[in-house]
Amino acid sequence: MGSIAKKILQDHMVEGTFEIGKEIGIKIDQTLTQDATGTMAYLQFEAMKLDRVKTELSVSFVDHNTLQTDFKNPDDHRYLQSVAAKFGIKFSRPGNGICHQVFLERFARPGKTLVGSDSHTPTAGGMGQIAIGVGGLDVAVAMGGGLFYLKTPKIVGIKLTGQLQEYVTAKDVILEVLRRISVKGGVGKILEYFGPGIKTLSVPERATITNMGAETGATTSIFPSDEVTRQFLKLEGREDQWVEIPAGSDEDYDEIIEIDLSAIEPLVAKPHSPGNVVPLSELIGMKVDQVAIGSCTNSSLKDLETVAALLKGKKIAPHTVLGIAPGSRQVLEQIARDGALANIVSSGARILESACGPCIGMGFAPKTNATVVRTFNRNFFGRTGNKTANAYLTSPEVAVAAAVFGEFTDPKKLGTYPTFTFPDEIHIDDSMILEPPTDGSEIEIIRGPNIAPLPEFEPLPENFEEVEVVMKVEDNITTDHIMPAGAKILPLRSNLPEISKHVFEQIDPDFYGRAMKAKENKGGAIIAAENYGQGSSREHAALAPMYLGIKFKIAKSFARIHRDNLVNFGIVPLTFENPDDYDKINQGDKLAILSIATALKEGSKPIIVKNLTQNIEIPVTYDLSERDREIILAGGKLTYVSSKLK
Ligand code: MIC
Ligand code: SF4
Repeated sequence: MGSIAKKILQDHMVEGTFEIGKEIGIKIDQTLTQDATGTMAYLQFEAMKLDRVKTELSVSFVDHNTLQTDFKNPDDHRYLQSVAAKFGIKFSRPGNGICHQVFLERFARPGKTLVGSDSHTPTAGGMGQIAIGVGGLDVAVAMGGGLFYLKTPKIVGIKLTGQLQEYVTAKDVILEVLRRISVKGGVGKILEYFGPGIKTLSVPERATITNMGAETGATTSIFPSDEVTRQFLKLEGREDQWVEIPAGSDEDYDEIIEIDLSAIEPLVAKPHSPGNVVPLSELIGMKVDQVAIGSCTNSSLKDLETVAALLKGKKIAPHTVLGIAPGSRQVLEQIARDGALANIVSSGARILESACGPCIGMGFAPKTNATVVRTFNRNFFGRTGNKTANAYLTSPEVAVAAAVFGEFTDPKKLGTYPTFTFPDEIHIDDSMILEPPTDGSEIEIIRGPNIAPLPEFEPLPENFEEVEVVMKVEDNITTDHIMPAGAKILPLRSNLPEISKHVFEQIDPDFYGRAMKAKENKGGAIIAAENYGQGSSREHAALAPMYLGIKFKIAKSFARIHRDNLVNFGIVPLTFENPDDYDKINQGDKLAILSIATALKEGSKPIIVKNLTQNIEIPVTYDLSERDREIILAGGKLTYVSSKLK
């Protein structure tokens, strides 16, 4: 049998050696993009000057930037639609749903490889495929037929035994994983689920678990493809796409974590980290102001039918507001057709569009100092759209109880548990997914005024002289700290000069001014602690700092996707040889690194950073493959790969 992840990776491996930590290059069968990262990904794809994508399947979704307060978002949608038609990409129209939910329903296939320009791409791992979240440029390269490079991950087997009790859900399983291994525990690993408990979980439940596995920093998460998978594909009219990929067993894994499903209780992630997990019982009685149900973690048909059954005949508490965003048009249409939607509406819930919505601060922001309960995967500081809010992450069941009783409470108080079974048939309608024409050569790409051209990429200089430390930050800085999202800033995703003004805005509004001043001199650097750049795949968190003249970052450690994005845009990710040296650099210090280009060319370490202000030398190192170093030397991946894909 063996590990599923290993089997799929080895089946797709074209370059490298499959040994933990060594780099491998894999062929990518499928890609997905969403609109907030997609415009940049397609600008980069255009810059590669290819006629058509070379993948088996590429899909472009519009789900993040759906609030249309001016021309920017609708113009971007139109750009994406025209690009998709031109290059042979399917286009999922705004309103059709959240990329990961729609992908799971309509496109995910066991045994395939997928990269997506969104960190929750591992959702499709619930279908038994290797699905990895990456930066937009890596998707563009994969669309052009290029390999995706990663370090051979450790494969951790998560052995599930027993069965979930009533009112305990898949969300609690992944919160339990986070409770045990934290927001860094998955770095360099694939989390592969096996054991007798897996057959008790449906595909959408598995997808909830693999989706939020992203919060552990894991490369991806995966379930086997079994009879449960076949039934789901059958319901979606895609049974012919099923292949069996049986689960592994104890001896197939580098490490094993055992979870007894029967022993899990409802869990909650407290502000401001998905890893801040406590039992619900610790929060009972805390007043709740706003509840939001949806997101790519918890908005499947199973979730919404359960929510509707629990809300039936009940009203939400007078001081609490409830918003519900069904994950896809398919889910929304299904609950409308079978009447479940009426129970939701009559409870007083506000029905939101099938999109990311409040999960990314795109509307439905909470009031001042609100306590907010969300079925989402992230509760990072400021992400709700209101910095004073405190967001808690829970299952839909706990969220409904909070909405009905106006406080954290035991969901059992809602009554008999509505055990969900899939209907024999669902209504399938793909008319909101536009097929590209077979020949796109005549199609004109439509650009609105918000779409700014890509910046110039320059090769790495030999020396960095008098670079100013424009920012020094603590542990676990997220991409939401670096490049905030929300309704105001997201529409600027295709306009680098404009979006760059908002870097670090939430934690330090003066950053932009400082960075611009340093840029006019010798450039800037950022000093960071552990797990810098956790969270989103947004390459703007690297691209905008690059645009602001940031030359290198020195951290105690980096999160995977962000590190890759830094490499892709030519910012050197350096790490302290001795983590305590973090204390030897202050914000405002001037640093110099001599012969950095030669050092990277030769692969020599350590590199000496001179702190000119404090007159000391600090050894730093790097974890970069030869290819990574070539990319940095070339001034980024776009310049590096363009010539190779022709
Ligand atoms: C997120 O959940 O943070 C996002 C918004 O989906 C991001 C992508 C983005 O920033 O556009 C992600 O998870 O990668
Ligand atoms: Fe959208 Fe939220 Fe999922 Fe990101 S985490 S893809 S913003 S629903």
